[in-house]
Amino acid sequence: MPQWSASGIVPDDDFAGAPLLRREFELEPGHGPVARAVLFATAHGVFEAFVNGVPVSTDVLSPGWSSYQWRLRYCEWDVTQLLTPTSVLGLALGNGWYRGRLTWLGARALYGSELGAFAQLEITFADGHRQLVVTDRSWSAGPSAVLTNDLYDGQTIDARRACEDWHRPGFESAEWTTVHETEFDTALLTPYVGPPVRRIMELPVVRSWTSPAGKTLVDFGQNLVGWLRIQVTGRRGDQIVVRHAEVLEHDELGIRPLRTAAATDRFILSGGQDVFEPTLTFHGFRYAEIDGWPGEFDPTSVTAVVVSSELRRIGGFSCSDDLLNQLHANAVWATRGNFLDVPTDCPQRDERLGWTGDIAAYAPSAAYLFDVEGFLRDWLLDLSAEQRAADGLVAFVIPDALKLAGGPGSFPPPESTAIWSDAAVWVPWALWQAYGDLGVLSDQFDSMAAHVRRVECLLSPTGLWDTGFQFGDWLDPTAPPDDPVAAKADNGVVATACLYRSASLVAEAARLLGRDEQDHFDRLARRTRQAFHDHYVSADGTITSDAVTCYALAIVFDLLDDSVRQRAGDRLAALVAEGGHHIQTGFAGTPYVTDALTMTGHLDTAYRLLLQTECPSWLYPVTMGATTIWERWDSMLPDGTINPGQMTSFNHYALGAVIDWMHRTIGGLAPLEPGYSRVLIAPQPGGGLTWAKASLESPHGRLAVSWTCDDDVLRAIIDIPDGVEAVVRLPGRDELVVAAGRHEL
Ligand code: RAM
Repeated sequence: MPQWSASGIVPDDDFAGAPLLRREFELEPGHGPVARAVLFATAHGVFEAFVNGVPVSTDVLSPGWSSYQWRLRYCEWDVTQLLTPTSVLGLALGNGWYRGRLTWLGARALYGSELGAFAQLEITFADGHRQLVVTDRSWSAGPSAVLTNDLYDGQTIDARRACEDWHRPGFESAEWTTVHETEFDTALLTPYVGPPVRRIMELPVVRSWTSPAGKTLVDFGQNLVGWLRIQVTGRRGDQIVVRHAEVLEHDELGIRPLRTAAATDRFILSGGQDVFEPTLTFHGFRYAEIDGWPGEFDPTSVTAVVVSSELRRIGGFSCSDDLLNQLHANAVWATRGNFLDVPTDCPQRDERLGWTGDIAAYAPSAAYLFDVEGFLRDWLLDLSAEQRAADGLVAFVIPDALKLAGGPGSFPPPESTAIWSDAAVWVPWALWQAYGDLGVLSDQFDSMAAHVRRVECLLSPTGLWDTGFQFGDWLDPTAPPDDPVAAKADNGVVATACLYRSASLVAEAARLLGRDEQDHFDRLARRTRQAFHDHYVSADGTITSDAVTCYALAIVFDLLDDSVRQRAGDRLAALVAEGGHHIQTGFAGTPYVTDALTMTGHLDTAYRLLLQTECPSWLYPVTMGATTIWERWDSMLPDGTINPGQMTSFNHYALGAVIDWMHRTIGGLAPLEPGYSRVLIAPQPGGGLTWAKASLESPHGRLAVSWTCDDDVLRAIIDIPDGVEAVVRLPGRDELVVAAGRHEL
């Protein structure tokens, strides 16, 4: 980290919430050429940086969203190639998460009322001489072409006000003003642990048409997150209005699910050739309505720019069932869309918050699809920071915007809740399993332990976690649209099972780290397991509330003694069959139900559940044309209308958590040791699939399994990287251990 000499600066005029900042300077002469120049910069708000008119990087929405009270990340960019003897450093600011609208509670400016910047350019010359250019009172501020900007509501750009030269040497304008220095706590500054947010892809319009109401609509064929780039020429002062939506309803944009997020961009034409790209907002959409286009609409002038944290795709999967392949692709897109600096519930409505339960459920799936280690470790640092200030409580959302907005709305005051608060343990654990770096457990251990200790204080004298508010099996498919907590699964069963899992994992983490807390958490885990048995499990294997989710958790979290485990598995399979192989679980049970069936000898039932296409099921959305994972099993009802519930997003990853099972059980690729230093290759064909492939760029190299099943003969080709040992378990064959190389079996 550099020695900071810069001051925080704030423009004297706010310039409609999107001010520009500039500083012109001369390279100090007599020291030879510039050997290296590095820009360190951050903002209260979001910003883009330029040297001599050139963007210093392709990053957007920097410095992203962290728990700004404790951590403000700075960017570090090499700008050596951009400097000239007279140079200009320019910064363009926007409201972002810092001062824009956040939460569905109508809050804004949760972190501060002033936009500001903090930058330090460190120039090293050939002779070793150093020159610093820092934000201070010598900077000036001026207006941009942006008239409004908000992450939820969208952006207005007036091209008549665009200025080509503000970030180039020699620019002067009477409109520009001075800046003042502001209090800026450099102790909060910290480098990015995760990747930057970037434009990662572009998609063309696949169809455009006029709606019954006479609107011009475009379809990108994919629900995505980002914005449109538009090239247009028209009359000066004409305005194009772009509205975004994930779905159509009654042949028009279906915007009700966005709730109060306007998701509307407005572009005012200069009269010449304009290119508009609203980089101070983002939208979740597949469709857009484009109003006010001058003359005949030209779909080739409109491009969807996909924006996401830059994550490396590492895990692949495909099989002989195209619906399953689409489900998998939908999870990939749901991850892209919701891994925009913070792991969010959804990317489109007036929410887009780091809901802890969603990522607790989904982390293992995400960790296979993409390398999310840095991304989630960054977020976990915020989780720890928020938790330290809240007496061990893991907030519903991280960063905790709800606290700043005055509370969680209609939810009860925050207290630990199963799954959601368990993110403190389950997310680091998923990263440890996927990538094998113990560092995540040592960094997060205090947070993991503090969560479990807090829950320990909430237990009833029976040792059960059966009081207080729980989200529980959130969005159980039988819960009414307006009451998503009304699940069949008993909250005490769900919460106590989750406590057992968390206490066991913290005990295991303590053992791995050689910490003496191991005993304490082991004892707690044992007591919790006993209490669970005593109160919830009958001798015939029936578990309280006799709901699919209760069995799934009890089996997968290993809460059952051998004497009842099989019977519980049989009861689970019977319940799934009684339910016509429709899904019966919400956020709690969905990640585990197929595993619980597989582990108790009901692979066929797991496949029938996975391959169900009627509502509710994993594949029902696919049959309805979904291109991302939906928040609800029936976000779109079979008649094509949008679910009347307030919470109806079409891009929510949590219910996609079965993807992890698909990789391990259909693909047959699972870690035996964290980070895949030893792997289990155990495909379990079923469901009529005739072939499947899974591959993973693991920390040790590329792993791949591909199998075909013909006339009951299973042929598998397995690739194992150097230094990795694989245990291979194929149906009808003895287990064998193979070393690196290609194996055909
Ligand atoms: C909703 C979110 C999220 C869920 C919470 C409880 O508002 O979209 O998915 O975790 O509620």
